[in-house]
Amino acid sequence: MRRAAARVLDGNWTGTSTVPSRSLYPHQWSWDSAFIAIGLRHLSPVRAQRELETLLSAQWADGRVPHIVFNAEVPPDAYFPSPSFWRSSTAGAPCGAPGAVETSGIVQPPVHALAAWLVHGADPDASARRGFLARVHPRLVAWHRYLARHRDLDGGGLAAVVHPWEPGMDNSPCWDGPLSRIAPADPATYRRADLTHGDAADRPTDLDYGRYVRLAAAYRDHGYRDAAAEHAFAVEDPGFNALYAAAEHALARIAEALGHDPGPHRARAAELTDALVRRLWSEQAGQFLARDLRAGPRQSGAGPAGRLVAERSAAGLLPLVVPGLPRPVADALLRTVAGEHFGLGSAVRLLPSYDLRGAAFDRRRYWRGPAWFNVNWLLVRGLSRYGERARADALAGEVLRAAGATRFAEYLDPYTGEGRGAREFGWTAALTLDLLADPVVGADPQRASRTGAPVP
Ligand code: 9WN
Repeated sequence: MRRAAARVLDGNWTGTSTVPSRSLYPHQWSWDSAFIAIGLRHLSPVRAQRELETLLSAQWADGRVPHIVFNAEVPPDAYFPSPSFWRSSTAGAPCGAPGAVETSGIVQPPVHALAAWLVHGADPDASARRGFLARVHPRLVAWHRYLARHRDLDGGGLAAVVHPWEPGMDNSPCWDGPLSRIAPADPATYRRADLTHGDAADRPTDLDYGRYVRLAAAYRDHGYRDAAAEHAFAVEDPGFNALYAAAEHALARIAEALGHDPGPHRARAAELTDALVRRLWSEQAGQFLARDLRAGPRQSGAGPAGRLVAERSAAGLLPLVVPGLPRPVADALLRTVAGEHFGLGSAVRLLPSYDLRGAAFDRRRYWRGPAWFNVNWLLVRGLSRYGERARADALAGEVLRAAGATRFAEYLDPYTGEGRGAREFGWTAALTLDLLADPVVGADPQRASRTGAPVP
């Protein structure tokens, strides 16, 4: 397994970073690179550092880390939307988009500080000699500052996503309501490249794609300025914000290792955790729900804008990766993971991306049911964090089995385990390596070991 996973990562390596898939996604993607670096550190800590530094070198002056960094050597029609759609170096200039490389203008979940910390831990001496943490720390701080300054659209302490591609779970049924208010772009104005490589029954529909295009074009036409853009789609996603809080804890560790004061990062992480619970927790659902900031007028008084979206996605369970959740909240999440909506350990072996009983459940289509490896890797960590080590270990075993059986598929049918989407997928191979190294906690060597104390 280790050799096969390493071969995938070698095959997807471009010399400076790793593509998620040679066919479907031939550029560098933001959260993919973070997960890939977490696995790469077991093969080559220096290559893992390079992965993250290549991504961060495309950071915009306003701090945003773009969701795609385009490889100029790949033909323009290999992926849509291509550089000529985003036009980052010109349209993004007011926000400080780099001139030397083309990128998208939206973001993905901020897993990077966590990845940087884990990569450092793989060989702390070599990392210190190369000055890795000292170089990435200011960039990671600027990234988190962008989210705090420009994406807290309701002023309530969480970051909002402004496009369904930003939370990384593109066509989750959670976006159906918010997206229904968006008029799709004219299909004659663009050509989908994904259908050349993927099965249409697995991918988002044309209608959803038209809406994605419309939203991205509107953001671009406002120069990617958050204050100027209308942001017709604005959602607080529990997965995105949970990863943000976990990354803020990692930033505290990084600051400490560099001899800086970790206090502000710890305080920020606590604020984010508090805001997650305050704004997105649903006692009734027993999980976190997304908040659609554009749903209806603000209720009277000082409460949060919009409404919670009555759809259960796996994103609502990801706060289990965040330290310091109130115990009753963590306990309810642990029950929901195994309950009728997600069925982990009974109906299914890997956590599905969406409610097994939801009206929109589709076992094939992308983020509307299939199980994804990064989500399950995060859940392994979350179960372990909240004391469920046996369940974490069992899930890690299932993830490894599924990765091997599907040739490192992008995602799989949660009922049959049949692989879907791309094969030889980057983060599937990388997270396999990570689980092989330490099945229970995904090896945070500074803080825990397979038999050690729970991760704080
Ligand atoms: C759009 C690269 C990315 C992942 C996302 C996944 C998919 C892109 C697409 O592929 O999104 O960003 O074209 O569908 O949904 O999570 O980062 O692997």
